[in-house]
Amino acid sequence: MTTDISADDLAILRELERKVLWLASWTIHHANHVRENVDGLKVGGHQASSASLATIMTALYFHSLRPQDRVAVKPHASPNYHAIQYLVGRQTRERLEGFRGYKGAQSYPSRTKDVDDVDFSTGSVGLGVAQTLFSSLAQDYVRAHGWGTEAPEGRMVALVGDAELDEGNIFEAILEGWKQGLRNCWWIIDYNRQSLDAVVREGLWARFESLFRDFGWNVVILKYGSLLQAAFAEPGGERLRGWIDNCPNQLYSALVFQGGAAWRKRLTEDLGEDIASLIGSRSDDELARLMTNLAGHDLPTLIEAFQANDHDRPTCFIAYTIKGYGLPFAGHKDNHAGLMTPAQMDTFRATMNVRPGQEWERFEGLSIDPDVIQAFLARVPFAQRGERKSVRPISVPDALPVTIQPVMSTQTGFGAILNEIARASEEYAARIVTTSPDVTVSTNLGAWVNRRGLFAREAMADTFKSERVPSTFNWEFSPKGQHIELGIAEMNLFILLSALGLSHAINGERLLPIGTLYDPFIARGLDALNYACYQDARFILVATPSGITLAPEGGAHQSISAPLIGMAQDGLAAFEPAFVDELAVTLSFALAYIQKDGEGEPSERTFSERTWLRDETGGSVYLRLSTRPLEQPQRAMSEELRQGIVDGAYWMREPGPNAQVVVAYAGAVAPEAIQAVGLMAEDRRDVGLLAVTSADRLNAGWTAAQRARERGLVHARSHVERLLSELPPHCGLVTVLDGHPATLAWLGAVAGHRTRSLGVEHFGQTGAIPDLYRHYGIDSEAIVAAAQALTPGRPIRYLRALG
Ligand SMILES: Cc1ncc(C[n+]2csc(CCOP(=O)(O)OP(=O)(O)O)c2C)c(N)n1
Ligand SMILES: [Mg+2]
Repeated sequence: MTTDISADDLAILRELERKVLWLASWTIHHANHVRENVDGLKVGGHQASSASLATIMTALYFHSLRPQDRVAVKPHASPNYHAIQYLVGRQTRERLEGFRGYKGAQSYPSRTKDVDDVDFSTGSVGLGVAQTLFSSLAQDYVRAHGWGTEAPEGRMVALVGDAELDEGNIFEAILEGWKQGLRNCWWIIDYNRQSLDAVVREGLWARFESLFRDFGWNVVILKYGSLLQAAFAEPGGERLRGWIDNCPNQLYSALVFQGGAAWRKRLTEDLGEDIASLIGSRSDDELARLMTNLAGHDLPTLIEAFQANDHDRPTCFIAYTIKGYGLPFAGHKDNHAGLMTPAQMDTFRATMNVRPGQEWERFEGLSIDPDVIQAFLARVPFAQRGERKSVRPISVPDALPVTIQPVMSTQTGFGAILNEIARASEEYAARIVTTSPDVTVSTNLGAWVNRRGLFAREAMADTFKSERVPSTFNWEFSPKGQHIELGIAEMNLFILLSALGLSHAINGERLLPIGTLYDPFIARGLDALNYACYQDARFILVATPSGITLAPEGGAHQSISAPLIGMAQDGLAAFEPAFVDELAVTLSFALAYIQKDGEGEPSERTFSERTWLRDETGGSVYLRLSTRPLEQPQRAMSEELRQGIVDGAYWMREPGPNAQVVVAYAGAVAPEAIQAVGLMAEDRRDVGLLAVTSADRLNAGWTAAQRARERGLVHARSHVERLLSELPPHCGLVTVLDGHPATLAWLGAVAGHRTRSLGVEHFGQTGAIPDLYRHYGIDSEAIVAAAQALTPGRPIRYLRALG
């Protein structure tokens, strides 16, 4: 064995491995059997799942990881992670005792909710794994641009459950990684051959092996531990190896569960005399130890393998493990949620030499002097990394210049604004990185890409250009390029945005990521979007085109629920501007908002709408844009208008004191709303027109103000409450957008106005915009009809004329 580890250190690591197994198991036990269980809910078991990774995590965290490495831990190994951090003094006993409880250590490692410096949140299986791949790409991007090169390159490591590889997003990521020249990425597969429900299919490792190799990964299979390797050299050893290699997963698991006597019986039956001396020289316990000595539970083998892998090629380690290793239900197929009984725990405690009442003591039951262990822990490389620090924000202009054409769509406006930014020499322009899943051109990023180029570590010329074939787009790759072109998989877009959007935390260098896609396909990557937001990644999502307004494209491309996603998704402020000047304001706001310091909880115990809207703590931003060309308002951008746009709404036409109707619209239906107001002006008094730029922020401010009042801040008022405060009680509200009507339906509850909400509830179809707006009832006629039905008064002439 060729490792750099001394025998003394190995002995310490063995003690720490036991300690991790003990503390993780005890933490779960404590949450179920010791802490008062107030609601009768079983607190997830996962003792088996965690135990499966205890050795690998010991080898990594206490030896092989370097301070610059970052790790996504398999969700159910969270107790191991917290135990390891506790041992190095970065997790408190109080939080371990509160595991899975209010403010306790989190069930699944969480960047934002845990205090022990989790690198990547995990929980929804498969996403954390892919996050490491995209984080490696993000690291390459940052360094290729000359930032952060004074720090050493880190490895992005994922600890992967074998059943996690069922998730398709992993394969999408592998393909993308191959295209992008992935480096510095390790995936360590916890090959325990068990999922949640059962034992996995035979020979899965061989599929994994060829798949990873096909995509250019180095594959290291870690199957036998050092005890087994030594036994193979004994008489009959090769037969034993052959037997293990051919043993079905289910049988192996069952024998692991049954223990030494069962091993002896089965091996004797199958191998007879050949193996007599090998078996005969071992007690039942020793035989069980030998047969469970898979490489994933053998520190020397793991340490050697990690040390030997000293290159930057992406590497997949397939590490054989046993689910529940070291625990009474090891190998049992039902053990996923298994919990040791109090009696089993007592036995386990005794074998760990832990005295009752001393369960949390760090060095309890260890056979090495605590001072020696403490000294070892103090020099563990990964624990040398400093505290998280915040990264300075990059200043962004208050106004983004753009030439607004008389008739223009927000999507065209977006392209024009980015084109202008591409010309700018300020730092923020250099820190923008765009990305798109094969819809760069059709979401109008073309001009930006022409100026700033595509990113690749190796330069690649545009052959059309060198061959002088005319083309609108310059498709040249270089290490300085600022656009990362992705394949179509939307999951990859969101996970890349998540990785780029955590660059300040991972690489200490801030990026301003902007991703574009078609609005309906947000749904395709929704869990990855949620994951990105959950771990507080910062990015701008530009979704275009959207709604039934992309009329001839038809129902499969028309988004309906997206505005509700925008409202309901935490950590994502959603905007739907109708006009390009609104978009410019929103984008400038967004570039600053994504850089606000996310540390600390946003407080609602103040009067400030800025705080309620989390303007101080920031988040990501979603812009829902359209390809519909609209006549643009000719107006100056006042400070008041700007603030209204950012806060979610402003009066396009202020209602008079006796207003009978207010039309509130969002997005591309602005012309219909404007026209409807004109059409009813003679028959309804003082009609108002409310432009809603962000139903999400408008709603968030309102609910926060209500909570503030309920807590005693009686004067708290939100933006929308102020906007609607002067409306007479009898005034009717008609809301309209190209999206689900519930997005704006709540407006009626703000000050108790009767409300009719128009929008799209059923799948779209092909057609021209007027056909579709009429069909779904979001045209001006529908708005006027709704107003007439809602408010008393004479019949509205225009509708009468239509007959
Ligand atoms: C997206 C998603 N689907 C389902 C689950 C529920 N779930 C949690 S763990 C698990 C199986 C895990 O098996 P494996 O990855 O092999 O881990 P092991 O427990 O064997 O270590 C499932 C289905 C989840 N967390 N995320
Ligand atoms: Mg498994």
